[in-house]
Amino acid sequence: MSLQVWIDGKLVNKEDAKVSVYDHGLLYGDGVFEGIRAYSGKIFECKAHLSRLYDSAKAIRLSIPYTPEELEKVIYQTMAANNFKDCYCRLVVTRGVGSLGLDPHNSPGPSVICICDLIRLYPAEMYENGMAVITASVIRNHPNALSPRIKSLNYLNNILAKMEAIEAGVPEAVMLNHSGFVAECTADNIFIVRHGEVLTPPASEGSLEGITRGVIMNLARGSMIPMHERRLERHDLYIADECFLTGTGAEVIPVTKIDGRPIGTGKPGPITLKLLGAFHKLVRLVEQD
Ligand code: PXG
Repeated sequence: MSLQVWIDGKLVNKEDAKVSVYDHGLLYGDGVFEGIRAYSGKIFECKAHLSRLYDSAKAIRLSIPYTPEELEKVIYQTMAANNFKDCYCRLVVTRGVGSLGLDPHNSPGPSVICICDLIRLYPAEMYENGMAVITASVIRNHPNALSPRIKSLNYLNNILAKMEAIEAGVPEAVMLNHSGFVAECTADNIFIVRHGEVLTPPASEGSLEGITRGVIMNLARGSMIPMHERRLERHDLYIADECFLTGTGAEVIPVTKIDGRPIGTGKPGPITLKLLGAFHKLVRLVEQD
């Protein structure tokens, strides 16, 4: 049976899961989304993801025609229709079908889509030995243009940075903000360890308030590891003892090389491995619920 996708209240075959060429999500990137994981049949950090989705929608003046409780049911319904227990769930809310002009007012209303599918992780070898990244020439959006805290359908600068990484032979790129400080990667938040402290840039430096980031910050504090949000320069990356990335897709992945420079010993560090272990334990606990 074909994969089932939920669109505006109906489950349809993947091949029939189509949006109009007049949809403002397609025409203008006018919409918001969430990437969520389910472990052993339970949506991970469901409330936090839905809360971010509604905040993103509010920030772009888009009203989601369902309650968060209804959308939670939609995700479970789409998972069940596909017999998924461990999967990746993508919620997309577009401004909906409109005319060929920017004004969204004559749209009959937003479109809501839920896709549940499997997601490709980085190769297992990179979780053990660490990943190499570069810093990209493309910067994160200026917060006064479009706040990077909005998970909008416009990922163009992140895509350009990702292409830069792939062309440099690495899977991910660190993006700086308009002032040259570290923001985040193209779909992951970044952490470093320096002198026993875990540091990550605050969202005000141009990053998404990642849900995995929040989970890792809590795990660090719970393990009595000093953890601070701090503005970081590219220099701080180069002299870090350890570095790792967090995200729904990547989960927690060590970084051992940045712009060709080895980080710390060039191997995943002890605090990174401790937090990675704590994250896996948490996810397994979710599995046992
Ligand atoms: N920064 C950006 C720009 C992101 O898009 C994160 C950080 C990590 O946030 P979470 O809440 O996931 O910890 C993201 C997440 C995909 C994909 O399809 C993208 C994300 C997550 C999952 C899959 O490429 N973005």
